[in-house]
Amino acid sequence: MKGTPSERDVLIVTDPQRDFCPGGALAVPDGDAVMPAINRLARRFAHVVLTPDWHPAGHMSFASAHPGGKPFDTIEVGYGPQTLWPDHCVQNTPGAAFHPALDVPHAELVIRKGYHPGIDSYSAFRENDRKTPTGLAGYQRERSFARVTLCGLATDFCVFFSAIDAREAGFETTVVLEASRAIDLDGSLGRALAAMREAGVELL
Ligand code: VGL
Ligand code: ZN
Repeated sequence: MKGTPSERDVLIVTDPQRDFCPGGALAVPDGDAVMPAINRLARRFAHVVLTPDWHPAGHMSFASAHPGGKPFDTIEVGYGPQTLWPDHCVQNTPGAAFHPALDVPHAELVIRKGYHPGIDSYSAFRENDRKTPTGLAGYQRERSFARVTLCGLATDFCVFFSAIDAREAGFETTVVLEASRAIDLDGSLGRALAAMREAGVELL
């Protein structure tokens, strides 16, 4: 995002939820440290969207839903490889709530993802089958938001897949690393940063 955010800019804050922070079910190291940075960043934007992870109990991305499945294993599903996670961000549970330090009262849209029982969704634009849209790209086009700035949790999953899809949908895309933190599973952060640069995502 070059210069001051304008009416064409939207800030997308991914997964600023308790379960992704220390003490939560799928804690990202230092995850809670992003909240003050997100709050500061959000104050500069007229338009902000929050995209929480929002899974039904027994979701297919949960290791507990697969006999013998262990968190952080990878399995093959209909749409390809899928990492298994601890149960997290279950709809209407305390872990799925926004982190109490998140302070973005002017957010205009909350778009939930991961609610289909049989499909995971890292990206805020498209689910992990790479086909099912969330509706966010259409919302942005209708609102004339041509430039997207992304931050939140986790840099190497939700933020990463959202950034790639934002580029593919034709939006100018920036990721603010200072307001994001990574899970970094087997080098996933390094791969994500390289792929984002390759796709023309600006990394700040
Ligand atoms: C995410 C793991 C599981 C993410 C969501 O959005 O980064 N990561 N569910
Ligand atoms: Zn999830």
